[in-house]
Amino acid sequence: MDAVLTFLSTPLGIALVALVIVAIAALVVVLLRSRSSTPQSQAGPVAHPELHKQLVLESEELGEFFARAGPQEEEHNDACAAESAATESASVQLEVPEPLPSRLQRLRSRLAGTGSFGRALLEVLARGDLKATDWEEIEETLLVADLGLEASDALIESLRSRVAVAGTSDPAQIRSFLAQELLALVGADMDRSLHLEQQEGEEKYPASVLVVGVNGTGKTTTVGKLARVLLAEGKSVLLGAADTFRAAAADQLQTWGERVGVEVVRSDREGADPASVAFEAVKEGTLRGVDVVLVDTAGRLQNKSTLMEELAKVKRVMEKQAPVAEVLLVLDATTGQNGLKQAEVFAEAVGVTGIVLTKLDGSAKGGIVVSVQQTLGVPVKFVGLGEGADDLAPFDPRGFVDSLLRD
Ligand SMILES: Nc1nc2c(ncn2[C@@H]2O[C@H](COP(=O)(O)OP(=O)(O)OP(=O)(O)O)[C@@H](O)[C@H]2O)c(=O)[nH]1
Ligand SMILES: [Mg+2]
Repeated sequence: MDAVLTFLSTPLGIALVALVIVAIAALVVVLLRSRSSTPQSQAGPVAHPELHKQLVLESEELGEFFARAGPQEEEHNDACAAESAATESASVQLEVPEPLPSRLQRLRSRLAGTGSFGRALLEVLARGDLKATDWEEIEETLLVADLGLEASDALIESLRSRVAVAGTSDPAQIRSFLAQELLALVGADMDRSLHLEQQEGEEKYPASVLVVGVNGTGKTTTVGKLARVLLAEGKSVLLGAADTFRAAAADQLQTWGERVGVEVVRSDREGADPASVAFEAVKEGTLRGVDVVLVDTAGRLQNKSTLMEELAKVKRVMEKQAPVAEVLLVLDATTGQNGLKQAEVFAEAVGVTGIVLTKLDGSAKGGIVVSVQQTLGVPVKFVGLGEGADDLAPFDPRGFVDSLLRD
């Protein structure tokens, strides 16, 4: 022992002790660092370094949430299970989207806001025994409501001949003819469902939906609302923020996603290639096994042709994995005939499969439903009826015509 102490008091012994202390300290630092980095990598492995994904919830948690919120939710006969589910849901503070049937009822009255043209028509029809000037007035009302010249002429012609054949001047009967003719124009039998069958290939791909439209029409809002519609139907969803033109666009989308626990694939970089973000969104959706990937896009670029080229590229690149299930064109109902011109350009560039008509709550131009369908030959699938998160509903032609002609 004495010999050891004597050795340690020599310069060589002191140097050896110092070396041992430094080695122990280094070991402790390395251990601490490796502990603190492990949870990060577990929480959000970034599969593609150029993309930054906001992981709001882990997939398993999302699966549980969908199972609870979905339509096939089983009766909660186990009180404890129900209580713990509620606690869990409250802890992540997710909103539960409104089911579709109650939405339609709630929003129907807003459609009546579009009914001013219906009411104007009824006023003329109530005169009975209609004269040439009355028919001119009817035509003008239809044109002002953006029904379009062709559709207005067709409607007047068949209404006039039905009135003549029936030899009636009864306003109630003429009104019922008008309702039938309007319904025929709107298209009661068009297939308005979203075709969201998953694609089977080497892997099972999610159904992808590309959302396009000019700036300010309500694309991002519609993507957010549509995610809620799909959740209410028990589907799992991933969002792709392919509007890289504005930095705030991805944040806006992310806010929509966070409210309901839906994740967003986005790029950290403003001006990143939107096609690569869309590609990664589909890829990530496939890895996660989600049902639907909704891709938001920019509405404004340097010029129109650049935008169209970019959107066509986004679609092409997405389709390297699987065909795009739906291309939804978002149109602002208040823009009237201008919207139709836009619609044609988009349809040519990306092959639109369905229309979402937004801001129908603030528009007296409900006739756009008919003219846009006739112009593009594709159905209006959804209508936006307000700024609320669940103010988007599947388009229902009968409800629409009823609302137009409500007193
Ligand atoms: N009243 C009403 N407002 C709506 C509706 N849909 C969208 N909006 C509003 O329209 C505005 C524009 O919506 P956005 O979703 O940001 O439009 P956007 O097409 O993504 O716009 P850009 O990204 O700039 O191209 C927002 O204030 C929305 O709240 C609707 O159905 N009714
Ligand atoms: Mg947007």
